[in-house]
Amino acid sequence: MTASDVTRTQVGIVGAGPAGLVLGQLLHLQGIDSVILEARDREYVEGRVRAGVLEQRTVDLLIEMGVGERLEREGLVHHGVELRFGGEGHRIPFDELTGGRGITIYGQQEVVKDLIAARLEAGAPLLFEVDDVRPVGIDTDSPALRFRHDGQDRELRCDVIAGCDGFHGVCRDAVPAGALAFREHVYPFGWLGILAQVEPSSDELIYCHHDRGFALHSMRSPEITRLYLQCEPDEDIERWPDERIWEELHTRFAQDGWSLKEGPIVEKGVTPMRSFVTEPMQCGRLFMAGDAVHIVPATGAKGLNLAVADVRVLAEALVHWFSSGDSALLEGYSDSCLLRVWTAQHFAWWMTSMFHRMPDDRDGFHARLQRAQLAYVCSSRAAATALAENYVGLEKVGGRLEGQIF
Ligand code: FAS
Ligand code: PHB
Repeated sequence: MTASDVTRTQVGIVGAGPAGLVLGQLLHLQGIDSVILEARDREYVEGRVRAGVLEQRTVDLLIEMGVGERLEREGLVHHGVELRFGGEGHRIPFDELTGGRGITIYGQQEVVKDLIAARLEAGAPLLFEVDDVRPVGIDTDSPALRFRHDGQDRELRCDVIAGCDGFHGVCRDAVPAGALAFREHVYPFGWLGILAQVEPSSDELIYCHHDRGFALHSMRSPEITRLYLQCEPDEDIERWPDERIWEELHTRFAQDGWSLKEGPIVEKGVTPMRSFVTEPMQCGRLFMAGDAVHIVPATGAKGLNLAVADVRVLAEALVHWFSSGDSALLEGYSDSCLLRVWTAQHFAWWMTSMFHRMPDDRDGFHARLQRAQLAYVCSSRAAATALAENYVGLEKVGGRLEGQIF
């Protein structure tokens, strides 16, 4: 029986991003059947440039799930980050401030490639290029996913549906009006991001505050640098020829004795900045995770990590339900996730507010506040520790350790 013949499964998963693929792998390891439906083709999903920072807990889980071999070989482990303002850099030593913890730089598309390879190798169903996915019967005990594949109308009956289809997916909209509440803050700026074929200009990430706007120096490998510039939310990328991008990056990162290396730009794009949370993250037999229910501004590097943390909780609740019939953990899924989601939202909002030029800051009041806060964070061990422990990923949220079986 091939993936396209399956008509019944335990968990129907919509979306082959980090959330859907990690959930599929966790369930597979516990002997629970699932089918993943993905709208795009494999090449597109594996080529999509997004996040690059993995928290310690995310790395540990990927290794535990048996998809960490390449991550351990190629991931870049960092034990600190530089905060640059007023033309000076200040290092925040994660390891010293968090008992040895750090982050790993490993592209989201590499994580996705590793998970897809593991799923196909295990022969677990993953359908690419599905169209017109519609969750039905989510308020009954026999929901289903209707969709088109290979020109055929199909129906996949399941016990539960996992909505892992990102911000622009269909699952959130399948919930009856009024059943969900949306909390949102849209920032008056965006990020212009590039991938450049040149060795990184620093061993660690640099978050840079500048009067002309925020800038971020990150990387993907010893040969590939990832850089971001604060820009208008609706910035037209056509107005940014490569020379202009480099010129602006040099200006914002300027520091005596330090220079930014240039190289061919192989990818560039503009990403809007918003904070968005859906409450609750479930309705009936539909359970949503990741960008389908929350978006964080990328300044906190939390998006991918939040998606993985959600499905870790969801997998635990599903395993418990399928093995015992007890739905308590499933009913508590949203509540146990939302505390962590809001904690990450606060951190990402705080980092975003501290580093970005506010368009309406005509007399420089906000810029002065930001500089004072940055100086405090870099001179107070307590404040630096707060940043470090949030950045590497909180082990406990609200005093509770998450995810017992994974
Ligand atoms: P994804 O959006 O990753 O996955 C959802 C999947 O569902 C996609 O494969 C999509 O094709 C599929 N899908 C959608 N609709 C469907 C339908 N109707 N039927 C079937 N499949 C459907 N985070 C950072 O920390 N750092 C960054 O630099 C960063 N950059 C980002 C840049 C962009 C442009 C975006 C959008 C996000 C970025 N993020 C970044 C956040 C990002 O990492 C997300 O948090 C992460 O991808 C969330 O993973 P998922 O929830 O799995 O959603
Ligand atoms: C990235 O490497 O893409 C990256 C790093 C840190 C962020 C956001 C993006 O805060």
